[in-house]
Order: sequence, then C-alpha cells, then structure tokens
Amino acid sequence: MNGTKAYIPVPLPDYRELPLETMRENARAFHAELRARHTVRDFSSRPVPRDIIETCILAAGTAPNGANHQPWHFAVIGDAAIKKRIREAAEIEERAFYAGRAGEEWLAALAPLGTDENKAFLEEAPWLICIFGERRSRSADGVLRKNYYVPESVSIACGFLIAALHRAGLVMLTHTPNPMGFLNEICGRDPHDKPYILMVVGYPKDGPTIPAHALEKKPLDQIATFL
Ligand code: IYR
Repeated sequence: MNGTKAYIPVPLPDYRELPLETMRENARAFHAELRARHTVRDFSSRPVPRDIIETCILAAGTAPNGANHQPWHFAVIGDAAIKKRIREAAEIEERAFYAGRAGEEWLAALAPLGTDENKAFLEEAPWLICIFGERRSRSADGVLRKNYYVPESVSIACGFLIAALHRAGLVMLTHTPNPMGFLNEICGRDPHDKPYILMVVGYPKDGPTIPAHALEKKPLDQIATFL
C-alpha cells in the first residue's frame, strides 16, 4: 500500500454540444464581456458583500491545475488595520521602485499608465485578495504532497477570478508590489508559499478614469498564428 489513488473514470458531466451559430454568438458575447473589463486604480470605499467575493473565489477554484492539487490560497483582507499594514509595507517597496530600482526602461514603460508609489487603493477598496501559490499542500485527507505547475495553475485561477469579479459587476486591479514577501507574514501564510498577485477589488470611485494606453489591444494577427 503506497497511498496512490486509483484512476476512476466517470461519465463527463455538464457538457452539451451547441449549434455552430450558438457557439459563434457565445464566443462573440464572451469577448464583448471581457473587452468591457477595465483595470481601475481609483476605488470607492463602498462595501461589497462578502458572499459575492466568496462565490468569485469558488469560480477561481475551478481552474485547471497541476495534478488537481489546487495549489493556491486566497487570503481575503477586509480588515482596515490589516489593509493599512499592507499599504505601508507596499509603499516602502514602491518608493524604492519608482526612485530608481525599476531602472529607466521599466519606468518608461510604465509612464503611459500614470502609476506612482502612492497606493491609497490598498486602504480604500473594501477587499484585497492576495493569491498565494503553495509549493506543498495537503490533500482532502490531510496528506502533505508536493505540488506541480504552481505558477501556471495560480495564473489560470487568477484569470478565472478576474473574469468572475467582472461578471459580478466589480472592478479590480492586479497589484504587484515588488518584492511582496511581506504578505506572507501579514496574511499568516507559510514562508514557503509565494504571493503572486494582490488583487484590489470593489467599486470604482466617482468619475473614474483609466489610461488611454490601456485601450490599445493588439489585433488578432499580432497575437495569434494559425499553423
Ligand atoms: N508594482 C508597481 C509597478 C508596476 C509594474 C507594472 I509591469 C505595471 O503594469 C504596473 C505597475 C506598481 O504597482 O505601481
């Protein structure tokens, strides 16, 4: 007995074939829905009910991932004092970043986004979601296992989460203070876990703007080749 779990095939649940026209229409509609998502940096402090965030995280947790070990953890911060600590720690890193650590080329790339070291949104938004990747984690029956394809799995789950939040009518920002190791301590996670993204979630502030640069999307022939 080596603890290996057997392969048990079950009939594919939920799949239904769609007529071609419905496939086209659904693909178009989904593109239109995602095209209408815009990253926001000015957040209202208006509260968002926790159950909506919980459901979006459940959607993220359906993402395909390595060996179905689901190597992610979502630390959800609504507490004002913890948000303040995160803002203070993030702004220390961001000040060093914008004062030169980033280097000239990186700062030039960011210029059209209008970002700077001030991260008021980390206190103003109702929810921060820090997504950690777990190098090792426990199975449902408590066995500690090595995880696989952790960055890929976490990134896919983040994509699902972003789409779910958008569908729920929320706006968000993928914030990446650099380095972001301080989040392990603040969120009480194992030092081996890796924080990937700090998502800022809520409603936009009144009269929000976005950088014109963000509206430039590459056309299909620049992002795809068919072979
Ligand atoms: N982490 C910094 C810098 C930053 C880097 C990239 I690449 C962006 O697309 C946006 C910002 C910040 O959050 O300001």
